[in-house]
Amino acid sequence: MLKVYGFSRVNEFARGNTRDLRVLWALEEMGLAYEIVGLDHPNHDLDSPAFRAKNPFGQIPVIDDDGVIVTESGAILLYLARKSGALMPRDLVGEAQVLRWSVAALNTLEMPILALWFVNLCGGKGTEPSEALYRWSEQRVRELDGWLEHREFVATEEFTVADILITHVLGGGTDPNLLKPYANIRAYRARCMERPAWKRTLEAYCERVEAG
Ligand SMILES: N[C@@H](CCC(=O)N[C@@H](CS)C(=O)NCC(=O)O)C(=O)O
Repeated sequence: MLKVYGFSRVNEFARGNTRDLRVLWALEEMGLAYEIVGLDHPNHDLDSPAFRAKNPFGQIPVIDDDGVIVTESGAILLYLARKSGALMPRDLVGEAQVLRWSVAALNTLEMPILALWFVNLCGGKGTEPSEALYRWSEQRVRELDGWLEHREFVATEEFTVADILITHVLGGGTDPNLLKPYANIRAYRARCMERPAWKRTLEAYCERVEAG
């Protein structure tokens, strides 16, 4: 059975936004069977030698698919899409668009957004680096908003793993002011998060994962 390593306990601030949700959402959409291996972050479960052997960075999510270990949320989603034949077209052209937008989510968008979150968290809010990171993030968000103007989903006409990544990258730790002016993005995220698979995923996560 496919195992997903995710949190069983995590600090209140991160709870509901962690990257295991990307994998759990994809699995719900795909209808694949899985079991969750819950890790207690405050208890340092991610630092155990057994877990570090799976992911040297000591981070979730990780999957163990009958001995195939995959780390990195983007790599896991692309692996699961290939395995299930769902959430990614099978033709080269369609697949290229999903790869393109998955990388855009995790690089072009997540890099400035995460850096901004980190600087602000470390007490750097309002500083020059924080302002510069805000402008960099804002530029990327504005450009994405233009792309989404006449599109239902980001990569193809159907919902794909790239939509899970974009939606999640723009959630949680994203400065809420960043998205306010961008109606196309807000409508797009609402559309993705309306999906029953996401609602089931988040509900089960909130029941299972403790704050600590
Ligand atoms: N690039 C990685 C990042 C994974 C990541 O940041 N995981 C966080 C939880 S959302 C984590 O495990 N943090 C615990 C730590 O670094 O100690 C991915 O996309 O999977």
